[in-house]
Amino acid sequence: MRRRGFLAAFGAAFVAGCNKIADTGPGKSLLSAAESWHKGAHRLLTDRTALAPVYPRSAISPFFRGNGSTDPQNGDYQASAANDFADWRLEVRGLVDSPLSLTLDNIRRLPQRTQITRHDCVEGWSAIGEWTGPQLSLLLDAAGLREEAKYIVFRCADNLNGEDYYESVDLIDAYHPQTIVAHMLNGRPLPIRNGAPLRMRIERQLGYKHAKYLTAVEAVASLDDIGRGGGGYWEDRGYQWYAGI
Ligand SMILES: Nc1nc2c(c(=O)[nH]1)N[C@H]1C(S)=C(S)[C@@H](COP(=O)(O)O)O[C@H]1N2
Ligand SMILES: [Mo]
Repeated sequence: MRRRGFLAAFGAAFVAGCNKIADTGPGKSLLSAAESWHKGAHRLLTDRTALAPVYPRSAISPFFRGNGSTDPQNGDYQASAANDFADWRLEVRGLVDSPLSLTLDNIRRLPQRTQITRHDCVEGWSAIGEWTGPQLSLLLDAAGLREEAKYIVFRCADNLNGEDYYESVDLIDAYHPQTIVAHMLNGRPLPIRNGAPLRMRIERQLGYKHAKYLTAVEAVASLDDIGRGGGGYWEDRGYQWYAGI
C-alpha cells in the first residue's frame, strides 16, 4: 500500500519526542471501517467521498480575496512572518500514538497534491485558486490515529475579538483525498492574506471550515471542551458545524 511505503520512508524523521516509529494500525483500521461503511451503499456517505469539482488553469481568479483575519497582529505571528516563517511548526497531536512537530520544509518534502478548486464563502463570494500541499491523511497516518479519535481540530495562530480561530471536521472529511495542508496558492507560497504559511483546504466544505494560519492538527474524541463547544469559531456563533457543499 502507498501509505505504508510512505511511512517506512518518513515515519522516523517526524516523530517528536518519541523513538517509536508511527504505526499505521489504528489509523488504517479506522479508515477501512469507514470504507466498508461506504460500501454499505448509503448514498449520503458515498456522496461525501466524491471529489469537489476541479477547474482548468484558465479559470483561476486573478485575485483571491482574503476574508476574516487577513493579517494577524496577535502573538508571535508578525515576528514569524518577518522571518519568513522559518520557526513555524505544525503539530500533529491529541489522540495519536506518535505526536509530530513538522517544519515547513518537512511539509514541502512530503508527496504533494495540487488542485484547482472553487472556494465558497457564506458571505456570498467565490474564488478559484490552485492549492498545493500534502494530504492531511498522510500526516494522520504518520502520527497513528487512535481508535478513540472522532474529530480533527485545526488550531490557528490568529485571534478574533479575543478568541482563537479554530475549526474541526469528522474523519470522513479528514481523510477525503482533497483535504490538504496547503502551503502554496497558484504556485507560490501562501500570501499572508490567505493564511501563510499553512492553511487547510477542505474542498467539500464551505469557506469558514478552511482554517488559515494553521499551527496544530489535533485528534479528539469530543468537541465539547474546545472553544465554546460548537466545533469552530463561527459554529460557536451559530453557523452550522457540517458545512458540506
Ligand atoms: N484562521 C482563520 N481561518 C479562516 C478565517 C479566519 O478568519 N481565520 N476565515 C474563514 C473564512 S470565513 C473564509 S471564507 C476563508 C477565507 O479564506 P481567504 O482569506 O483565503 O479568502 O478562510 C476561513 N478560515
Ligand atoms: Mo467565509
